Amino acid sequence: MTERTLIKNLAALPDGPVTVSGWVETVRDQKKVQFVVLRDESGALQLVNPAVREVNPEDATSEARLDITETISGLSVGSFLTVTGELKHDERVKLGGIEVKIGTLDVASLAIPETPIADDSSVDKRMDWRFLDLRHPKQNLIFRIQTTFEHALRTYWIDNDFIEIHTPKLMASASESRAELFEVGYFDTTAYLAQSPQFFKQMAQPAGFGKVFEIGPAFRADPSFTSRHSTEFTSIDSEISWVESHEDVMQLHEDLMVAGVTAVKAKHGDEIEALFGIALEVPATPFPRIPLAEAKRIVAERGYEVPRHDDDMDPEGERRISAYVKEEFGHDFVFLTDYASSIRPFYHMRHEGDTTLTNSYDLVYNGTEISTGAQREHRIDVLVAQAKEKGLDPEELDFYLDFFRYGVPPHGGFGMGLARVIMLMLGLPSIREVTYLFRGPNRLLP
Ligand code: AMO
Repeated sequence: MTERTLIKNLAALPDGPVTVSGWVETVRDQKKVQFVVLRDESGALQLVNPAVREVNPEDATSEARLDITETISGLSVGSFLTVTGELKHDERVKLGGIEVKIGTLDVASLAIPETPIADDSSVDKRMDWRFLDLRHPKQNLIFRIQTTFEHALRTYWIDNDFIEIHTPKLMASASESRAELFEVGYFDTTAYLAQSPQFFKQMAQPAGFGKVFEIGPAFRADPSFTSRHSTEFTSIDSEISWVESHEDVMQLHEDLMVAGVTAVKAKHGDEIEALFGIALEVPATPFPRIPLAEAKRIVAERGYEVPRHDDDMDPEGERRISAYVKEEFGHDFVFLTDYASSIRPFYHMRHEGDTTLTNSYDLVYNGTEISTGAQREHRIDVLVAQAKEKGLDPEELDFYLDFFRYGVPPHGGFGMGLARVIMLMLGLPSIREVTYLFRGPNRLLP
């Protein structure tokens, strides 16, 4: 393993010998001196080489220097290399006030000189060359932010005695809606890719696990080409026992969001401001809560009628209610609560006195839904009745219904799309920008 110093750590070192590795960002090949900007996952550095164009018999080092000079003249942008040399602090160097004078240069891999993408390439073109696109410092930051966000959630869960589960992604039946199911051949039968860990995270409740979480893939055969849908996404799920209503789930959810944003701001706040121009704010709790019907009234009063073909909020309505919440409460998050049972799955618990409404919510962040949560119906007779009412065949759901026949605590939880959270945190236009490798109706490669 090459002993290398990350470029970001060089500034704190005294002048002297160092080894750095990375890829070539630019080469300036002048007659007497050559400059190479080298980038690694942590930053960029100027390398300098006093060029030697022919062997000087009186200078024993000139042959090695000529070798380095010729190697640099042949270097293409994108090539990966390791350099050992002398670190020197020099205020005149624009790039961080340091440079490394090359002592030895070892090319690990030369790049084809023509770079297939540029900064202004379309998103689709960039996705074709995602590994090159990801070399950009903004992209690198996105995935460090994602790492920090997930770590903060995990820390919260672990500190609060949650158990981590990994539910199977091969299923015998649907967990949400048939329309969005991917079928896969499974020996002499058909399996489906899980749209959500819904049924199996609920199983942890009668299993006596108390509080669980999962971060894992979910699949939706959703032929939409919006900026917030993909056919495969990372779903963040949590499910807890002994809730009295969806209010308990919302409290867990907002605590998790605060933990996540706090950690991201502490670790990356300055870089986010520099690269994305966003001053990240840690949200105050409690987040505003607005019943869906009231939210629709509010946006209507402000000049936008949500289309009536279903009882849901549409994307424009989400933007409008977020704008209202920002103005009124200075908040980036809002829970829309008490969705109509007509547009919620059979497993959502309904209101005690009004079965047209559910104990459920959507969490909207900077204008877009990032999550759905609810108290679940745990009374078997009610659950079966609700499944039938939604046109589901209780026999097909029997394995799930069994979870409720042998004792189960009242419970609730939520599912949240990781990419949506990061996209909205950074004000980016599409989840393609924050998904390592996007999957959509037209994209299975790379
Ligand atoms: P829902 O279907 O609303 O609820 O999904 C929850 C969250 O997952 C994300 N999401 C998606 N992200 C990218 N592309 C998609 N095609 C996509 N579909 C969903 C969104 C969404 O808010 N079982 C319930 C959750 C629960 O009640 O616990 C469920 O899956 O951010």
